[in-house]
Amino acid sequence: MASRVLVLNGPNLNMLGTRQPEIYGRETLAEIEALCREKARALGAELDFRQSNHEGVLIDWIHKARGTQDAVVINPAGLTHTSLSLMDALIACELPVIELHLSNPHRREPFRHDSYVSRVAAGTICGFGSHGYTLAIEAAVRLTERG
Ligand code: DHK
Repeated sequence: MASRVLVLNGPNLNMLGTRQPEIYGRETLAEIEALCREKARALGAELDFRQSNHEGVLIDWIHKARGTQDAVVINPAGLTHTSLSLMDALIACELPVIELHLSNPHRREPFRHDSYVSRVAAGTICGFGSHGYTLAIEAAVRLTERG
């Protein structure tokens, strides 16, 4: 059976392409979604790709993933460093979580060095720009392959 992977994107990632391209790259979120769809198709996985600027919306989507998805790939953006509630939702969904960042937060300002999501993630991919999304989908499928 195909692995079902939910890819979530947090606040401000709808601005990719124009938002600090020297840090986040020049690709738009729609272009990154297309890369993800291509990767999922190649791996025979089902992909649900979403973005919200609202913490509660992301939390609702994570709750709905319980029992309906096999893994969650999440770029929590700024919520990475602030949201205990997002972390709790990820625990509650009882799915493997892959944390993802376009940039490498550890090379940036100290307030980006800590992550609530890392505490509950199976692993973290960061610093590889949009390529990180395809790496994360590959990792999610590896973790969840359903025989
Ligand atoms: C995206 C953001 O919006 C930041 O708040 C994070 C992350 C890093 C990224 O690199 O994708 O600190």
